Amino acid sequence: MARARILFFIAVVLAAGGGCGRGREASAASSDSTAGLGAGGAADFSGRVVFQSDADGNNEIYVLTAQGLTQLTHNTWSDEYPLWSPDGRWIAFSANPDGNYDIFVMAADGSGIRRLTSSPRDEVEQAWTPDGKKLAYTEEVKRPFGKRYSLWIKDLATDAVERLAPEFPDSAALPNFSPVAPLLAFTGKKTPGWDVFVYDRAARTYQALTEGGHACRPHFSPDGRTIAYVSHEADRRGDIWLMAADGGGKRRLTVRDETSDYFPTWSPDGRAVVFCSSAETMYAHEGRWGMYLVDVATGRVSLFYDGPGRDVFPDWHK
Ligand SMILES: [Ca+2]
Ligand SMILES: [Ca+2]
Ligand SMILES: [Ca+2]
Repeated sequence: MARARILFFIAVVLAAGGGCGRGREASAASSDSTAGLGAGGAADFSGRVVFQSDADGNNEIYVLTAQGLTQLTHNTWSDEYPLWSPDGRWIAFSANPDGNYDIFVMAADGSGIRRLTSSPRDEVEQAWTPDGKKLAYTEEVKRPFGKRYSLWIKDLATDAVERLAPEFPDSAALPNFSPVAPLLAFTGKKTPGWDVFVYDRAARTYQALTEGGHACRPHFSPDGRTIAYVSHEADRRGDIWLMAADGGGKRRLTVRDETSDYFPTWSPDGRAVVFCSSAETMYAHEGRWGMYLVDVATGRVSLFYDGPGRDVFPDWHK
């Protein structure tokens, strides 16, 4: 009963915020799926895709290659949002072994887990700097209604932590760095709903790249020229869109009114975006989710991987 009420409350708050695929705190992991991931229809591809799935009852981190699937975490809590370090040697992720979320790093084979945060608040949805020396993350602070989100950055060598984009006056979440310029893209709230912003780390200024409160989850292409993001503008459910790094040339890449298309990241060659899709929900903790590819030149969508769990937050390294 309590969980149902919490779920309802969170759903209302998320709906009011425009929805960005959040809702981890209500993680209602399926308990009827014990068969492991099995053959999920992986496409033929090169490289390694790290992602999360709740196929074993709570979220674990997996790596998919053309040779098959490797499970990296094995525990009773939620392991989420894995991201390769730029050199492909490490994976950063968010997990809640103590009941709140913290940021961790492990080696590419799942060994040597190192904890980076230990506050009673939730630290989630991190990003590597292009040199691999620092990790930015989102801190969530619960308020009477909803949450306040802010961005922080930690130096992995010195453990020094500082606020990121402190000039931005409202909630900021989901950092992503340009690989070629001192730019940080993030999801920010200035009006009801969320929009995509970019913060110039040299000039210490920010600007909105979208408006209207229907966009989130920006991710720079490998050459830094294009940003993939999620917009509800066309179908109210979510599609993958592209825009130039200055916000120009916006175009809808997945034209799929029947699905919520979310969590875009890029193929290493920048020719495709890997994303997740659900016909039932826009929240990663509920409904059914699989991973898809969309070709940037043609817009053609193909199934990438769909196992028995919710397969979300893919990140592809060469
Ligand atoms: Ca787990
Ligand atoms: Ca924490
Ligand atoms: Ca759609």
